[in-house]
Amino acid sequence: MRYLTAGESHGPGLTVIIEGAPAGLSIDISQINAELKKRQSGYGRGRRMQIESDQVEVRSGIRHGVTTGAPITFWIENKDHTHWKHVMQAEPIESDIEVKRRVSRPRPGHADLVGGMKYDHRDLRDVLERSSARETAARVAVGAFCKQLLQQIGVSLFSYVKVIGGERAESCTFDSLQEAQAVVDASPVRTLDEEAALRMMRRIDEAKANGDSIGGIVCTEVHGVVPGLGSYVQYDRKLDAKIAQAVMSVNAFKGVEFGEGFEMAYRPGSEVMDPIAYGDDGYTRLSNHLGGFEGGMTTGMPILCSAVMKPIPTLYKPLQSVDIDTKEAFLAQIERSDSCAVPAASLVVEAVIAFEVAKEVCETFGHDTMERIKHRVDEYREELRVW
Ligand code: EPS
Repeated sequence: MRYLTAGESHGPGLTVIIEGAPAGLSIDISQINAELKKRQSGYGRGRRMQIESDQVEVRSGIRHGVTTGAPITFWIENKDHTHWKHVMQAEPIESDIEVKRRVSRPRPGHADLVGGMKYDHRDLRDVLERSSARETAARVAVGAFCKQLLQQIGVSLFSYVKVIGGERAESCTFDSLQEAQAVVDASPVRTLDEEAALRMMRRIDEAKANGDSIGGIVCTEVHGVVPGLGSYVQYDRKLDAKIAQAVMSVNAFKGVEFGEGFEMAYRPGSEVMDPIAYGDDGYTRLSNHLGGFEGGMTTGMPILCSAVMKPIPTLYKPLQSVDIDTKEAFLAQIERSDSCAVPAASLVVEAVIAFEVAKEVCETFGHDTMERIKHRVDEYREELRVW
């Protein structure tokens, strides 16, 4: 299974094509739209999100709510495009800088300057339109699709925010995943710790008032995975490595860890490895410090993946930059932006992980029909229960 996205931030919309998904998978489009809506919300989002109301339109691959096995196309309209028609039109236009809203002062931390140098774009809008995090709407649609595939084999995902602007959420325990999900969905910053949420929102307010931006740490958990997804036999078959690559591909992400991750540098091995036990359900672990992976393979414990997002590079109080025409020092161009997109990003990270796990499931258990995948997963679980 693979996917490709296309589309610019202020173009007509986003297209995503998913290829290799099994036939016979029932898809609830309203669940995909619900995920898109969640991605649009979150404390710290800018004015753009008041313009958009993201929804997928299915253009291929699904008939009467069921996948056919053919490539699936989702289309998400950019409502803001009506204000940008001339700026983004495909046909040639008289070289009118006003109409093109040309960008010549790159924002430090964004793709603007290097993208311009690489593709010889003298109008940096040709870079920023595609490097924009608008594209993550398409990835959330793919993830929401994959979550429905995974649900069929008893795998569920859950994500939340751990840190925003230095304010850390305490770890909280809940009776069920559903309960934890409800708390996160009700939180403006998608965190489990309501007290920390207030401190996080204060930091976002301060950043906004100062024309600044803040980042944070998000965590995704994957529950119900079978042991043995991924493989140790070749470097590019390790599933934790594939997930790390996918997470690092989300705009503004700078680091990924599994389980206790970077903390392991401060602990002896006896406090990091997860002791093995055997019970009615076969092998299990007495802890999950390693975050569900050994040798690049799932252990059967929940996958725990945390990742850090840098503050958004577009600043209302801009940093020094250089005008690419005159080479003189200027303050970077101000573009409308969010002061914090960490809550939204937690859903994007969850989505890209959902895709990697679903893809691995299909690679391990077959791509053709959902029924066969389910059957093989059940057989495999039974085999491992008594192994
Ligand atoms: C973004 C800048 C802002 C964000 C955008 C990402 O867009 P605009 O330039 O239109 O104000 O709103 O995020 C989205 C549009 C989205 O859907 O998340 C950027 O420069 O990356």
